[in-house]
Amino acid sequence: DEKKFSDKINIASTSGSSRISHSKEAIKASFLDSLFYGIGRVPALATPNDRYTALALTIRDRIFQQFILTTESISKQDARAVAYLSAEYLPGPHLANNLLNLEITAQTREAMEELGIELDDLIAIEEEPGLGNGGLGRLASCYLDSLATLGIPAIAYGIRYEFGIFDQVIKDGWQVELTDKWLHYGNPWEVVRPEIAYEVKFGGRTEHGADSNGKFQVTWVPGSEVKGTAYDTPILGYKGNGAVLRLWRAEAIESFDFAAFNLGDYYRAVEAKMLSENITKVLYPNDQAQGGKELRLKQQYFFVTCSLQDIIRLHLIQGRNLERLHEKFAIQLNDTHPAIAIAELMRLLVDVHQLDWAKAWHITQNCFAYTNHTLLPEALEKWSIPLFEKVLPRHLEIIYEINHRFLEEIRHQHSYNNAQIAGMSIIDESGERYIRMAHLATIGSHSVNGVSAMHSELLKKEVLHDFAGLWPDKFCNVTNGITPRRFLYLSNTPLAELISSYIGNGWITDLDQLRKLEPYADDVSFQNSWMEIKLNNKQHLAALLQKQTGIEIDPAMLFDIQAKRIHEYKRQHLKVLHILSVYLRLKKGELINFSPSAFIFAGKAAPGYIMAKLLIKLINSVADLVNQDTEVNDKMKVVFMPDFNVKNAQNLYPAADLSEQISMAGMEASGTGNMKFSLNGALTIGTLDGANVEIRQEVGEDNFFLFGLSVEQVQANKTAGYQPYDIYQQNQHLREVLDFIVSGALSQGDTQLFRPLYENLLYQDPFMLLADYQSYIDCQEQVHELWREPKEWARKSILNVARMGKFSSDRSIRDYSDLIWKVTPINKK
Ligand code: GL7
Repeated sequence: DEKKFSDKINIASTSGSSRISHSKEAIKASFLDSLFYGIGRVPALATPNDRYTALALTIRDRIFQQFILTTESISKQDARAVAYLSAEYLPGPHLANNLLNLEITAQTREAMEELGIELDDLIAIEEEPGLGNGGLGRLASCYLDSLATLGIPAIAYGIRYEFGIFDQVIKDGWQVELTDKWLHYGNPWEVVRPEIAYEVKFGGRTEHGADSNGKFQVTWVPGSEVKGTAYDTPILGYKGNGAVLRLWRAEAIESFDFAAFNLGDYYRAVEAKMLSENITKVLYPNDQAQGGKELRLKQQYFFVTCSLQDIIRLHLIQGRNLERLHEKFAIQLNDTHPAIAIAELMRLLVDVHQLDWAKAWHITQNCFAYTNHTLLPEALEKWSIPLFEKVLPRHLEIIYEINHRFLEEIRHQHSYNNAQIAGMSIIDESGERYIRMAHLATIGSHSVNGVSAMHSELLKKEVLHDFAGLWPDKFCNVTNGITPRRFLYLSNTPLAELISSYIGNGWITDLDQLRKLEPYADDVSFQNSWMEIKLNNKQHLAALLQKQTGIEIDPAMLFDIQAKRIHEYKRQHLKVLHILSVYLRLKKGELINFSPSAFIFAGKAAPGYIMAKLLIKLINSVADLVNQDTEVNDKMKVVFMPDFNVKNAQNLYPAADLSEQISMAGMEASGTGNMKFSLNGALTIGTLDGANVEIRQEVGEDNFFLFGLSVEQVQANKTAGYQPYDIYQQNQHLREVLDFIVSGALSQGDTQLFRPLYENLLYQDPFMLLADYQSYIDCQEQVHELWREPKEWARKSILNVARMGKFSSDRSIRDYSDLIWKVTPINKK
């Protein structure tokens, strides 16, 4: 009898069991238990992966120990909880991070040593879950880390893609995509919950009529159904609390196609099962562009309905009233990918749970808040009505109803005119009809935020201008942040330890304490230790790059790094123009004072983004030329690090001297790599874009290399009719650099290969590289001037770190908690 069982167990005393203590001996014993009884292996036959798995299970036990204590406190305190809905997560490798959060790295290392195993070897073989494309997915994981660390009740929902983001290899200078293999050898961190599963309907039609009691009722008669099953990964915060990452996997429902089965059509019955599982097969690898693909819509709806059904179950299980759902749950929409949740919650409340529309709408608006992550037009999700209707016929009706009521309101209560109404409608009727997901998210939420001060302003000025006029109080800003646990303590442990030895370790959970480093910025012995650690990190990266690419770089060089998705707006080609300008000047015997530099790139291109892939080829072609040219290659090297992911990123940030944040102003919503570099002591060269603006404010103008047009100047330039060709003609040096790209020198005489890029810059240049070129080149000269003053450089590097407190994801999560969610941490006894 369940009741008796739970009465008999005292969680606090049970979970304190000596078998899962944190001592070296206990870890050793659990490791062997896991190896023998968890996976049935004898040491002689255990492969490296078996050893890794046994250790992961050992650590997982200890995570669950913390985790059930958190869960127990949450349910006792009946605290308001956050449900974070995101189509992407990039957690990074779990093992080392979990050891750090449990504070058991040292004893685990010793325990393994005594068994003849190198802990670092096990850490190295972990395949990370690449369940996201870039910044947006990694942000969700940083937020989950902070939610757990702060002890805010939270559950993060997403999709368990069988194939995450592709692995990138470089062949002949080109990007080649290989399928991701994160589940290849199993995943010891997750627990499948076969009983937490929900049915998901697609297609079919709706029936409107009275039910048996005469009440008006809409019934959705689906064309197909699948089941979503929960896979839970416990996410441990620093020192204790836990949150859960609950990912849904699509499976066939048992009764899939009995008709076919009974007819003896075994093949068709199994085929249905295969098709069901397709939904969570693969992550769409596009960063900031949506293709309007039916499967993508299905993925979105699939994970949204599973998550909402789960939230409602969790709410009702404790005997609560559904009408108070919004008092219990704050649901955050990470971009518009989960925005269909607005219509789905209305459907669940009205059609399934029989609430009246007004009540349901009140609950919905008070549950949801929406974060916008981009202004790029191609990234603003819209679904064509015929496609949408085919997949979600009932939701289309609900959206029409939401829209109708909204438009009535603005027409009659606010006297908007027809043009304004058409502009604000959820339905875009300017041509082929589309559903604008950002409008649905804005109308159905009580809060809308951007991800940096500048982005939030532009959001109100441009994309959601009329909504900001209508509901000024709905809009706010929450500047992005990063977790200092993974991105300083874990990935740059020597620097973290140096910092702690001077100012204590309070900074790990209170990043503002880094300010205490300021007095040491001028301290020569501190500077020396600081730069020595940087040099060690650079040696480590150089060794890794040599292994990955065969290219040798001297760790004494200035490490100038641009690591992020490859995108024209991020302007990797501006960096290339700079490199070529250095190259050509060195060849002419100019730039005698140039400090030897290693130019390092990393980043994936969307497989269908031709220009971005050509950019990768260009970078590698420049690398080939430069690295083999003995006239210059003691002064400069160019390397493209393949397969940028969390694991590789953790080796890049600690080794950077210079961080490249050079997008055209107004394009990068925030950026978070900019924060990771700076937190590891790199100086930034950047434009006034996204969070760069705030980073510069915090670290001080003197400690930031600023160049380029401001947003206002970009806009003025556009209005005036920007003519890149004029700049090309006027700037002789720039002309030489650009012409060099199509000279054939980079492409075995082929003058056509890079022509598309060249012509795009000369005649369109949508991201104004040419306008910013000279300013960038001049700014790089300042960088080199400073590099020749190592003490000054060290001082600025220290000040950068000391002033990064604001960019902790703990601060971001506190902002969300206070401004939007109205949640508070649980008290843990
Ligand atoms: C992004 C933004 O481009 C990036 O600037 C931001 O830091 C990140 C997290 O807020 O979100 N928006 C987006 O669609 N992707 C991003 O990385 C893919």
